[in-house]
Amino acid sequence: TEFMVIDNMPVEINGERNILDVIRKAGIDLPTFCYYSELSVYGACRMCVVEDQWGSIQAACSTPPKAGMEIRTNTPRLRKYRKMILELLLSNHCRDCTTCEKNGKCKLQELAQRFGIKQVRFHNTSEDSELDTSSLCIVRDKSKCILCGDCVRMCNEVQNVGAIDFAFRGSKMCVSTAFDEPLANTKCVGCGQCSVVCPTGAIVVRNDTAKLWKELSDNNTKVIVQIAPAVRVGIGKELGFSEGQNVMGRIVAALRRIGFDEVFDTSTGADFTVLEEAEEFSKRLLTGDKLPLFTSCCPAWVRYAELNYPQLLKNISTCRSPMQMLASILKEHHRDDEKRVVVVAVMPCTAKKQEAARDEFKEDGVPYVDYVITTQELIHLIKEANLIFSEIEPEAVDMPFGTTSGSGIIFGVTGGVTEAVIRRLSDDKSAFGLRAIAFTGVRGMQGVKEARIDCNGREVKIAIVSGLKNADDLIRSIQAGEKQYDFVEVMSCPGGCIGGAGQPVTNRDGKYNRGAGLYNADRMSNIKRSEENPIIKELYDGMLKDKVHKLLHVNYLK
Ligand code: HC1
Ligand code: SF4
Repeated sequence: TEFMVIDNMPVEINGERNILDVIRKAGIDLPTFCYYSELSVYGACRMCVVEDQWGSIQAACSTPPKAGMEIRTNTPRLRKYRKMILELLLSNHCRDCTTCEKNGKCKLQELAQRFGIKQVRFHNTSEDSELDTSSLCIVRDKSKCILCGDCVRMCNEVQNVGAIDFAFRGSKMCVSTAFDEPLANTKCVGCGQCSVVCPTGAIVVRNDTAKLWKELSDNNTKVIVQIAPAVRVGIGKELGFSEGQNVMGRIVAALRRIGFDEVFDTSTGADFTVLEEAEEFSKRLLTGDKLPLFTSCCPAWVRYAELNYPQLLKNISTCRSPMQMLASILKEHHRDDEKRVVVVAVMPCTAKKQEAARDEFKEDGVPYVDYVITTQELIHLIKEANLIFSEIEPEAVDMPFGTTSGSGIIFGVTGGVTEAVIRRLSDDKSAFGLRAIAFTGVRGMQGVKEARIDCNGREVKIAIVSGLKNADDLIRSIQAGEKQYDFVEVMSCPGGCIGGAGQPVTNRDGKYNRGAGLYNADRMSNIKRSEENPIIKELYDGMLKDKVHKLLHVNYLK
């Protein structure tokens, strides 16, 4: 084995691309603003500088490891250098930390504290710049940008959108949209992944909780809430549980304490999606028309297709997303209520805010989903209500829409929608058959997966992608005739909704644990298949009898 020496300790080199990764393996959390293992190396922030045995200074993120190399990470010179960088950054950075959306989660704040910055020797040159609040999903504040470029690389490299980039040079350099247009006028799809990697408050998720408190305190309004699959495994870590632990019961109880009148599970909506999408897919398989069928539950993906591949819109399922299906059912059910009824959705997703505002999802100008708040905003609500989450006793969701299946729950992880649809379509209804589906290639955190299944004696080819760059590459290979599929699941966020930008930020292991949390919930469900959820039959025989099209489908082609 090869090794290098870090602070007088031998450390093994095992395929790491740079010495930063080797150093971290040695239990040293070298600071950096601009290094993410899933993005290209930019090497601009210089916080990860180290000294070699000859005293020369280099950035650890852009230096490959070599056997015999000797590195020091914490010399007086390096400490001074890092403090200087921090002071320079702070000298033209807004310092209103207490009122910043990122307060407590800001990397700049954390490192200023870690390195004991008590005063900034340089004159404050920060200028007030206008917030860009044009997007329904995220808010940009240029005055808080430290030019690490993480958002730019995320938007370009992982999401293939390129809505933001560096503009100008020298002291005027900033991150901007083309021609400095408001973000809403660009190709931004609202995925929010830029906010996940932004180390400061320069890009944050839009916070809609203030409006919600008003609704909650209005006695003439009934406030109904639905909780997305991924939220139950994404929220716990910040509230005293382990990453990926399913705390659905506590979320339900907390929402009731906060003042919501009825609480439901978006997984119930997902069961309707499975039935409708499976039927749509069977029909298309018979006619061979409009294949591959692309899934439609991810709103950032739908937006991406509208902007970049309008000719593919006919291939996208006409199914409303589970959030919209459940909301449409809830609004229909409460049609004659005396009180005004408001539907709120708690989502792991920023793009759902945009989906809720689409004209397709309004009736007489009133949206089916009135408010979307993210998992992070729900944490704010819980804290603002002074609740001690870990001490709340778990409760069940309300009836009559309170039954879910395991299939609906796994929607929140990449491959989950596909697995749920396969369960519906598969002829083998045995417990063994159900378990075997998990081994067809649908599970796992990879950005691109393939599966083949037998359906009515025909081999069906499936692709599952997460991350829009992966989706784009796949579409190109289909168009070039190199690949052929019948069914394609697309989720914009790497890992699926569990990695949504509305969730507390986590790493690869965290996403794995969240996925495992959803698969556990499925294993513990006594109803595994969507069609076995009793509410399905009840509603198809009742409310949905002649309203399937009106309440469960959408036409993006208009
Ligand atoms: Fe998702 Fe979906 S799985 S899109 O990732 O189809 O957001 O969790 O709620 O609508 O069910 C998100 C999650 C969510 C929808 C469902
Ligand atoms: Fe790019 Fe997504 Fe951020 Fe929009 S929300 S700028 S698409 S990363």
